[in-house]
Amino acid sequence: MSTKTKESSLKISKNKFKETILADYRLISEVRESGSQGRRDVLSGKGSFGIFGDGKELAQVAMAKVFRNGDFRAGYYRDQALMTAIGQYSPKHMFSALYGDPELEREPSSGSRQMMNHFGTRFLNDDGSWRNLMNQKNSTSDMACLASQFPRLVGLAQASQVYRDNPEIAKRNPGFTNKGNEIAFATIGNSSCAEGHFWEAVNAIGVLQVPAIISIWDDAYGISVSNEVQMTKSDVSTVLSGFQNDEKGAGYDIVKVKGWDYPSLVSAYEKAEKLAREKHIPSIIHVVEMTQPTGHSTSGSHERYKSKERLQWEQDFDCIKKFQEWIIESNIATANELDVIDKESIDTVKKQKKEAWTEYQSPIKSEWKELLEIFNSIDVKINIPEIADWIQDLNQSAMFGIFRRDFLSKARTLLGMIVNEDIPEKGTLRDFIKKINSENHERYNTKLYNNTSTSVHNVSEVKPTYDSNAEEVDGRIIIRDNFHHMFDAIPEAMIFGEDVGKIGGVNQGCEGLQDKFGETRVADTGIREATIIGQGIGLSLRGLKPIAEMQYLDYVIYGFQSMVDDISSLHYRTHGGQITPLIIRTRGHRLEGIWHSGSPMGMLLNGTRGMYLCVPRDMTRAAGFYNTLMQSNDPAMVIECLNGYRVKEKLPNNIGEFRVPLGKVETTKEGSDITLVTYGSTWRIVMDAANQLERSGISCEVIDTQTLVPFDLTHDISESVKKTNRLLVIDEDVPGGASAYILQNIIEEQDAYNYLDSEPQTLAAKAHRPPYGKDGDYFSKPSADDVFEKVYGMMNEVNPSKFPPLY
Ligand SMILES: Cc1ncc(C[n+]2csc(CCOP(=O)(O)OP(=O)(O)O)c2C)c(N)n1
Repeated sequence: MSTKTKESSLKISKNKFKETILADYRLISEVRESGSQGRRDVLSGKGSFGIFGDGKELAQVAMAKVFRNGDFRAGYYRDQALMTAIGQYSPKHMFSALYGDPELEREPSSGSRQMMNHFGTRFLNDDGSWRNLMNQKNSTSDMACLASQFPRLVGLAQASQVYRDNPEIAKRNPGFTNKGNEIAFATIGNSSCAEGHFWEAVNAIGVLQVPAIISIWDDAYGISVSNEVQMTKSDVSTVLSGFQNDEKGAGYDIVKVKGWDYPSLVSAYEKAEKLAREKHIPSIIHVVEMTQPTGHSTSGSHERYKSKERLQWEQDFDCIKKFQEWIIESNIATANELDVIDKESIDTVKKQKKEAWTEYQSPIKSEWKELLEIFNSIDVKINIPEIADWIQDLNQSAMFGIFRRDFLSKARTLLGMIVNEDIPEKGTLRDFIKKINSENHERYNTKLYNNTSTSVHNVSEVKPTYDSNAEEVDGRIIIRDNFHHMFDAIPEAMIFGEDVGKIGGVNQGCEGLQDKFGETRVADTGIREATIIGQGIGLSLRGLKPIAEMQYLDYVIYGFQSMVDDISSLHYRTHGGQITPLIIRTRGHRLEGIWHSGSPMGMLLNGTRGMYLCVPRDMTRAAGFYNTLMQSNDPAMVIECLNGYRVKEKLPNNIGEFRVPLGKVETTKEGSDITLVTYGSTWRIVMDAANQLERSGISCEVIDTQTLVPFDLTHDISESVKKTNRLLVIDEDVPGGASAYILQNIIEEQDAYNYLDSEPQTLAAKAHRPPYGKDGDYFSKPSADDVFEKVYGMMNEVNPSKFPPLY
């Protein structure tokens, strides 16, 4: 290829052309050098783990040329050159992350909550409001779980389509779009393409025809396992060829290009950009012949699994070497000029590395100095021989590199040793410990939830109100009418899932919605739970208000990975930099059969701390939660009662407006002998049992928790226990599932232990799945009879003469 062609493909003058090429060369050289200096830092113990982008740089620099403000990346840990080339990263950032510097100003992607080279840019201001994402190049926050960036890619790309097809919504959201021209760029390693998430997302994007550009960095291996084991025919684009656009229909433009061929890489990305930005046609760019010059990560050497021939080939086809050859052959620069750049890169990286280290260490060293003085002051008063050793050790560490835990742990040990001493220095030591703990609480333990003004806790409650002669309707009518009002009021509201569009949902909660609000906002999807959730994540990151519907709770597990790893950890892992205001709507608990009666609340609770979990007992409460959540930025799941759609409820006269607060329990029956705590479908059963128990002289107070996360923020349950002195938690999860969580909360967090006269108990379903049929249900899940007998048994223990044994 001649230089002329290359110049024209870059569409710039000769001087500018040279300048651009050498700037690209310098960037790559610096990225490579930071990788090798970073590797040495891990070997010497300054960092714990290193994973770098070496061997993948050239394609990334080509890609960066078409990455514009307002675009989004969903990628993985190899993208250092891309992130640097789009101006969001530097060698200094890399070192700050490698050392684990927790200060956001130096490690803005996560404040070192993430491992190094897990990238992300900031979407939110400190007050929780959105930044103008059109003025910056955006990267969603990476995850270590391979291919987990793919579900959200679907929504990131789809948002451009939503905005382009709905100019009035685009106009309302200038900080999120310019007429839907934005592209979602994804990157993935060749081996990760063996994951289901990859194929599901590729299919969904192909069906939706939305502007994604997927780059596959193919270095023939996934750690030690080669393409022969990873992929049919050892070649992902061969397998992907059925997705190629052709006369049979719309799919992708698929391009295979070599990772060391700069001009072809630049052309490939220019073409893909044009297709995506102008026509919303997605592309897959399979970048082959990439290398991994120093192996997968700092955890092991690639000489163990690559042949001598492969290692030699990797040296010969290293993208930097080939880039140099091309630059020299094309008379763009001489070998000497490139040498100079390489030498300068070493110096630049060294300088930034030093700055990163000094800035990371100096506040920690000052804290150590402060403690040293306290140690010395205690040492002169009390003879504790260990102090001298500690001081010596810690001084030595401080010369090299010191962690806060090193000295804080000693400080805490010392406090234990001098707790009985009457010296003022004890107070100074205590204050020091408290100060360090509180500062580090901010660094390491905050922002699991959003505490800014956009939090759901700032949405005020509006109670449902009723006409005196309010009609009794099927529960599903309340949900349906509420959605109609919501979609009228909130143009960004969207709902999608299996059978949601044309037929309005399997339980008719979305009846008529698509006819009224169109196929973009109310949509059927393929059967692909992981990417339905991913769609919601991506759309919500781009200013829309999606409700992602999982047809049944039992199938949420297909999308659970994204809920656990992405949604729930996002606000925490970005230190408040990103959030997904996504609502996951589903229905569950009791019906019939092994896969239509699931109530795996413990599983959800344990996996998804970081999002809210609403468990309404009826459709009025469910609608109220949707209305509340729509006003906030917080991600949540709402689980409607599968057996509640045909149960009659009074129709409120303020549909669309009433809001149920999260974290507030409702006492649905007052009583004095025992507190029964429950939620969801089990609530009706507990109420039935409570009424029956009343006839036997037992007065039950019934509390519906309404939400599991947050849980009873005002501790109303312990107030009830104060009165009744007895507690039974009832649900239909497995024993020790959500009931254990609830009990822990009431006993530990709310101190209800102090008010109990009887052992607190739980009544859950059997540990196995509920079998099919009415009897399967009766013999597996708690019935009103079971609740009656359990409560009666507890009262029998209290007063056997008044409540003789039943059996
Ligand atoms: C879901 C998941 N499985 C396994 C791993 C462990 N792991 C980390 S990197 C890696 C290999 C990835 O290879 P590839 O996709 O080709 O990307 P590369 O690192 O070669 O760029 C593996 C197996 C992981 N991080 N996530």
